[in-house]
Amino acid sequence: MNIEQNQIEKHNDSLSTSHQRKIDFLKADWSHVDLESIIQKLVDFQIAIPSWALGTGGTRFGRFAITGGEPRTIEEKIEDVGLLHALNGASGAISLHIPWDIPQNAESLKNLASSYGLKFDAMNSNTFQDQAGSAHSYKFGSLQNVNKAIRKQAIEHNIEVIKHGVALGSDALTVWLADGSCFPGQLNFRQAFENTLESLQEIYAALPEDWKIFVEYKAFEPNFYSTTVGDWGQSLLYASKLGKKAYTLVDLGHHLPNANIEQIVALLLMEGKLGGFHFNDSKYGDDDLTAGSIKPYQLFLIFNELVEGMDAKGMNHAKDLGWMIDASHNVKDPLEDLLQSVEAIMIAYAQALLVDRNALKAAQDNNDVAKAQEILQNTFRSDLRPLVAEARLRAGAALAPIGLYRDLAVRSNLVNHRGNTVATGL
Ligand code: RM4
Ligand code: MN
Ligand code: MN
Repeated sequence: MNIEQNQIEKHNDSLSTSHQRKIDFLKADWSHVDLESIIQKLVDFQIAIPSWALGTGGTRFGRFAITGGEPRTIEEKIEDVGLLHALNGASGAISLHIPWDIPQNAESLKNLASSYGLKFDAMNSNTFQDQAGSAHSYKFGSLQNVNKAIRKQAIEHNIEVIKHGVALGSDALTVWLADGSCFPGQLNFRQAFENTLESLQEIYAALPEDWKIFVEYKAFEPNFYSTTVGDWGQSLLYASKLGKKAYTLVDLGHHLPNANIEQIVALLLMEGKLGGFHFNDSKYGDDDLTAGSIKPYQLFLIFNELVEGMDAKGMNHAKDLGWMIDASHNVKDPLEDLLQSVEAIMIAYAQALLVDRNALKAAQDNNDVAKAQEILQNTFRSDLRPLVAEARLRAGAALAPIGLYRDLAVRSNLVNHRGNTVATGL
C-alpha cells in the first residue's frame, strides 16, 4: 500500500487552521529564539525503524498476533517503514536483523528502499539464538564461549552480516551479546572478557574503513548472574581496546533500575565513544515499551545532554550518531506504536533544542540550583508538539500521523493484502 501525496495534503488542509493558530502562538512565545533553525533541525532528524518492531512482539509466555497484515518479507518490511516515513517524514531508515532478515537481492532492495526515501541503518547480528542447521549452539555464549569453534561460528556470522550490510549501503554493525552466566562459578570473568575481546577484534578487522561497530551493553537477561557486556564501562573497555571505529551503543532499557542514563550519555560523548541509541521506554527492565510512554522527562534529560554535548564537539545532530528505535510490542498495532515513539523522540529533541544554554550555564556557575531546574522544566513543560508538526508539514508528511493512519484504514488495508500474517522476530 502507498500513501499518496494528495491524501496527505487533504488531511493537512483539514487541520491547517488549528495548526496555524498553535504555531503562531509558539512563534510569539519564543520570539527571542531562532525557531526556523530549530524547525530545520527537526526536519533533518531521522530515526531508524527496526525491522523486528513491525510485527507484534511476544513475551516468554506467549505471542498474540493481534493485528494481522504483518510484513512477511524484507520487501514488506520496507513497505511498512515507507508508510511510516510518508506519515511522519522522520523515519527515513530501516535497521535489519540477520538472520531474521536475509537479503536475497541487495540491488533491488536498495532500489525499493530508495523509492520510499529510505536508507539502511545499522545491521544487527544475532548470536543469541541458535539457527537451524548451524553446527554449534550458543547455549553457553557466543563470542565469549570457552570453545574456539563456537566463537569462530559467531565471528563468521558477524562478518557475514557486515557483507550483507555493505551490499545494502549500510555503514554500521550493532553487536548485542546475550553472553554471560546464570550462576556464580559458571564463568571465569577475565577469560570471558578476553575471549570476547579477541572475537570482537576479528570482527573489527573485517569492518570496512568507513564503518562503525556499536557494542551494545545490557545488565541482565537472558543471563541473570553476569553479563559479559553488562554496562557502559565494559562496553567502553571493548570499544577503546578495539579502536576508533568502535563505539558504545546505549539502549535505554538495558540499565539497572534508576541508572542515571543522561550522565552516562554525557561522559560517553565527552570521550568521543558514544555511537548510537536504541530508544524505548521501560518501567522495570528491558520492557521495550514505546519511547516516552513511561519516563518522558528522562528522555528529555538525555536529549538535553546530547544536544549540549554534540554542540560542544561541533557534531552534526542528524548524522554523527546512530538513532534507532528498539522495541517489540504485544498489545498495540506496531505501526501506531512506532509513530508514537518517533513523535516522543522528536518532542524530547525539540525541548532540548530550546533549552536556554547560556542561562543554564550561568545558573550552574552560580550554584543556583532552583534556577537550573526552572530552566530545564520551562522547555520540558512547554507544549512543543506544534513545532514537531510544522517540521512534518515542511517535510511533506502528515500533521497528525496516527489520525491519518486511522482515516486511511492502513491496517485493514494491509490485512486485506497480506492476510493474517506474522512477522519474523522475537
Ligand atoms: C536485545 C537488544 C538488541 C536487540 C534484541 C532483539 O535485548 O536490545 O539490540 O537486537 O534484543
Ligand atoms: Mn537494543
Ligand atoms: Mn533490549
